[in-house]
Amino acid sequence: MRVIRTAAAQLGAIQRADSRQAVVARMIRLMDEAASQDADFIVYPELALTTFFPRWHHENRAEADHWFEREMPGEATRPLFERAKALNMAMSFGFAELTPEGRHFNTSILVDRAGAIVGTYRKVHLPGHVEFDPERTHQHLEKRYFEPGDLGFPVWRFLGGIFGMCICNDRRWPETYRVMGLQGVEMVVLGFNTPSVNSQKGEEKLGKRLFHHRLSVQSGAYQNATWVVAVAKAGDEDGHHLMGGTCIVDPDGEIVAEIEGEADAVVVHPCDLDATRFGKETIFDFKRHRRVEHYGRITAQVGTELPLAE
Ligand code: CDT
Repeated sequence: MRVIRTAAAQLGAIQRADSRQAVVARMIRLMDEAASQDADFIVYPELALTTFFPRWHHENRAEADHWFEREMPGEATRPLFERAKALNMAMSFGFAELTPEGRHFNTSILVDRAGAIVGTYRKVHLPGHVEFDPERTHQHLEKRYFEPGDLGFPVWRFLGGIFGMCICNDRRWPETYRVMGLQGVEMVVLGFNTPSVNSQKGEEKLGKRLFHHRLSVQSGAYQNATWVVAVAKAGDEDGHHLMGGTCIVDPDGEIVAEIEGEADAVVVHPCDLDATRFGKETIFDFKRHRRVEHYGRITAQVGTELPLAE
């Protein structure tokens, strides 16, 4: 058995006016709660330090730079790293990254028990749009403020296992999990900020949004025999609602722990990384069963190519 006591640490809403310091204090409270349940590893959401700012349009995109971190840890986040180290707890969280070269990414990191950043992932599948769209009920300007991640989907040897990350919209794409699955991933951690309403399909119900979320993370886990830990930022941010749905999925694709509601909350589950073995050695033994000679389209084309008309 290789059991990692894993805490999914959901954050409730973060308002536009909330400071990084206030959010970090909330994250530390969740960490303390996870520690009281003997967690080894805590996972926080996408863009954990701020409100989901891509909903706000700035004509001059540089005006959005104040949402980004130029260093990690920085002044506001150092207390989180210090508490994690003091508790001997590993962690993962998302934030907006502004590199020294002036590049903008939607990023998440893996931090070991000693407080060292050992893995960086930059979101590949950026949803939304670049320009203000008056047809939408709300804006989703990730394509305006971020460039697509340039690091692919790496995995890391971490906590005695093989870990990978992705972020929010990435969880809906089977390629995300399979690229990590092909590197033997045993736990995928991800944070998300998912608006409860579809900005282009107003009648879509919250239940349907949650269904698509669970369908995505459960199938990704099952089809790659990996744990998936999916953590929401939820609740009403300045009148814009984000859904909950924080959950831990086992390598059979079953949800084994879940958070009800939309407030700050923690759920801890003992995730045995050896539980990935059965699936990896049987039905999803890639080496024996994959037929890559038929998968060329997966990397050769982006959009759909229809058959010739009759
Ligand atoms: N943050 C994020 O990626 N949210 C998207 C919303 C898609 S609607 C433009 C998601 O896939 O949940």
